[in-house]
Amino acid sequence: MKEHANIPLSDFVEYPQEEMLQRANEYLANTKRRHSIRSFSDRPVPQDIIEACIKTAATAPSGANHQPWHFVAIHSQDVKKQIRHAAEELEQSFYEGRAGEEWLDALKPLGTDAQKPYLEHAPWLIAVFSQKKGGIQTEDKNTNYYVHESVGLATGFLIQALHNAGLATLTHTPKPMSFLTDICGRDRDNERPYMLLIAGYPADDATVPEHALVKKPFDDIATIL
Ligand code: IYR
Repeated sequence: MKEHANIPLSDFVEYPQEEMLQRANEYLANTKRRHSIRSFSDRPVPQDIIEACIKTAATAPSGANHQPWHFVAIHSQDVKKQIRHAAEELEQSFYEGRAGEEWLDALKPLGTDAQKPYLEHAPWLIAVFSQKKGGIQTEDKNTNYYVHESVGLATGFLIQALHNAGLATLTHTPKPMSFLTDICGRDRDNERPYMLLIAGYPADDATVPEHALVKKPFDDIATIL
């Protein structure tokens, strides 16, 4: 194969136009059923489902196709416990004042606090790391581009993939998150923790804050020119 070879696009699927709006609306309805939850069941979820969802995430577009991400999928009870303890310690100081009044006010409708039992109860935690240096080959050490955008896209793909597979998720971003680097044994110089996802079945008593269901009107979020 030539170094810069292009191959014909062979797997694009075109739908009849009358099906397209229906498909778009079905996808919308399905995505509207995705809610962040904070009460997870400990029902096990097979590893191969999580692996397939991570493979979906890794199809996201990325700067120069460098794929500047690494996913650590955690089901070890011991590692989940370490993450819960470290996160709760940080959240404690966050909720006790480090966040500041405005931030704490913004969080009130969500009803969150420093207790994060789901970090131990949910069957899977997925820590997403971004990489400063890399390349198409795993061993490359070139500059990565649009790292935040790329990893954000991959994380979005991952959330959708997990939802599509029938799993509930929560995004978690304790501040600072560097404890994840140590617990997950990642390279401190090249990688930064980007987000922690919790994935599993909702607990029977899982709730969604009413506040989270309020979405802005279309005219506020979009302009057609
Ligand atoms: N990381 C904290 C606080 C928190 C911050 C935002 I912005 C949220 O949307 C939700 C929570 C916590 O997880 O409690």
